[in-house]
Amino acid sequence: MGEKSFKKGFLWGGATAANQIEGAYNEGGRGLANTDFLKYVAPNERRADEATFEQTYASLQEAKAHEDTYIFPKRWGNDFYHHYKEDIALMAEMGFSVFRMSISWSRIFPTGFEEKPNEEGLAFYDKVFDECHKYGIEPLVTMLHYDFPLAVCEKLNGFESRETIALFEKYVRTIVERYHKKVKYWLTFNEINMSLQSLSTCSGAMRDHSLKGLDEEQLTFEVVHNMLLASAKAVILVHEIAPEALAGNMVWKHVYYPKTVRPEDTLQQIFDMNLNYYFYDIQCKGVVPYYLDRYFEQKNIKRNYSPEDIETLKKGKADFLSFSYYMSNISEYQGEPMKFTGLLPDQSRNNPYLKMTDWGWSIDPVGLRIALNQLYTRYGLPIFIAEFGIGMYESMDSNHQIHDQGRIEFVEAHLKQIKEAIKDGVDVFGVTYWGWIDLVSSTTSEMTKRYGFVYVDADDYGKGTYNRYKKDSFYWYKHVIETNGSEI
Ligand code: BGP
Repeated sequence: MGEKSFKKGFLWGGATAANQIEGAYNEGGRGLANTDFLKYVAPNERRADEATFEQTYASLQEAKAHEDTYIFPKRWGNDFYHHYKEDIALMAEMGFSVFRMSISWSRIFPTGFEEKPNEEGLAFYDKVFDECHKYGIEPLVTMLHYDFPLAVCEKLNGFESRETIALFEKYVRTIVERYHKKVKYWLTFNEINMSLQSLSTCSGAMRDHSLKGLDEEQLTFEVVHNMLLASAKAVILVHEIAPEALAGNMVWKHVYYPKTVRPEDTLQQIFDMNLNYYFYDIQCKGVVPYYLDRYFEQKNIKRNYSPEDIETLKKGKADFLSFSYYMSNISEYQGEPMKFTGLLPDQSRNNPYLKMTDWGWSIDPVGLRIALNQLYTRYGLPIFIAEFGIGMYESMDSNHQIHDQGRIEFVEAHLKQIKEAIKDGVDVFGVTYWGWIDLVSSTTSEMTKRYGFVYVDADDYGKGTYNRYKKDSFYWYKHVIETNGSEI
């Protein structure tokens, strides 16, 4: 038996999300989305944790009141709506066999409440999928990547309400029926566990929880449970309507290291990991695990699953699992009752063995191998790496060249660890590098937090030609794909 490596037919590609690339927020019959009101936050105005994508109803009202003066970069994205042909040709030139993208719910149902879908919105994605297939690129489609029809947020507070589950089901049925001949791979929600970090952006629940007299954490878990249920229902719909397609989940993968060899720190690590596994266990095994029960009791958090819901979860198991991976974190025991370590960069900063990106996210390629091994040991399901990537400040020289050696090194180091994991025996069938083309950041709404192999000439204020330029990494990644990763 030869040495294991990227298998034949390994899916190589890049990832995006509708709200970060499409733009054209008021074209093609699209309705307003919550993400249209995420304003650009200049570096000097940012909170320490950079998670500026927290958006409450109050800040939405404020954004609405200042519509003329605030900058909302997600309204323009990188203008994929008008550049999709050119962008798909660039993907084809790099040799992509898969393109991860999402559908904007408010392009299909402008407010979420319409009886009939918006044909112009549906036709747009038909054109995108056809263009992909022209080059043999398989679309991998996320049903919901943070952008809700605004009315669903304002009227129902997103997934706080079970009515939203029904609206989401209608949307899912519509897109799966329409595209079942064109889409083989579906993901339900992007990073379903990020609701724990930002309820409003990830679950559409923007209204103040105290209005309902609810503790914020209780509301968070109610929302999480509704989303898990909606995800299971979406998987069931894919299985019914498109039995030849595969439906996967998508979770922000956490890798935690105990801060010291003190036993309590490992206890904390297990506790933190369990919060991550909770989402996979429900979505991959179809069972609600026991290990958060004690935490829920201590916090007086009630589970809202009926026996029918439990049946739905059982039936709506994912066919494969996927995740995003950006950094690792550190677990430090804080005493009883136990508290969860946060989800974003704070904890990752303190690892003396790791370097950091310009945004303070730890760079930990080995953590990716750990993640793959953890998930495959636990679930034995084929794995698709839906996101990893690095944001950098960069500019073009006078010859329109961008020498992004740092990105090449970052990607190479991560691909090496994926290869190691494959040698460890993990079944990885594809990877999509996040932000293969520069796009608007989800947390800070910056265009200048650049991820791409392709540079887009636009700044944080929507100014620029929006012309595309290939960076050095473009040619490097093309070669990786040509050689199926054999030289990594
Ligand atoms: C993930 C999201 C993406 C993407 C990425 C990078 O959590 O799924 O939408 O944006 O993070 O984050 P950022 O854009 O904040 O750099």
